[in-house]
Amino acid sequence: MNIVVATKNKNKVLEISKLFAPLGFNVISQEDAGIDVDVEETGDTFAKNALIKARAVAMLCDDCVLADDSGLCVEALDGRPGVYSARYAGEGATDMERIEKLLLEMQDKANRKAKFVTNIAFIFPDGHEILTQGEVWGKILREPVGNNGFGYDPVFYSDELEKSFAQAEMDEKNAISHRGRALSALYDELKEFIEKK
Ligand code: ITT
Repeated sequence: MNIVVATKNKNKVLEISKLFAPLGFNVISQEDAGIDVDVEETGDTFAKNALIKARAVAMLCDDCVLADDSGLCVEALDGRPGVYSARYAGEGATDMERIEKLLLEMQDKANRKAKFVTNIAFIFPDGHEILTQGEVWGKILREPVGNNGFGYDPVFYSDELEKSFAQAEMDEKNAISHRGRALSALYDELKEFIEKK
């Protein structure tokens, strides 16, 4: 059975493929499925945005569809940038511009606690929907550290890894990350579903 991943991010497709191939799923990108939609993420929660993306692609194919929505929630900023993490410094801004804006907003804050959150929506060809969530806690550093990863990784110090996400190897990060955890919860649900059949 195919899983179409509703994203333009090839790394996400690769990570999901590694995990779900052993369950017998063939994981393909939206582009490989010939689906070209740019979905506006208009929801005010990660779950709503994941569902908006997954449903838009599910309408255009007969396969299973997976979509995720992620972001960084900072305690001292009342949970911002949250669902606006990608657009935090405006459309078309770079990772470094987003990081600079965050460090500026955080310069006087003593409470550095933050979490990355991912919500995943999975839709079966019959329309049945599964939603899973994953999160990981850490602290916002005062300056970027490390060269790996992407997005806010250089300023996110992971409490569990005891280093920044940008200092972690990819497998090390994926094992405890928000996305890794949401995917692992989905894996458990799909495994159960397959075993029941
Ligand atoms: P798609 O919707 O095409 O999948 P996206 O760029 O919108 O891709 P996400 O919704 O997963 O990606 O993430 C939104 C933003 O949150 C993203 O642009 C990053 O700035 C940040 N982010 C998400 N996961 C992250 C991670 O693991 N490390 C660092 N930053 C992350």
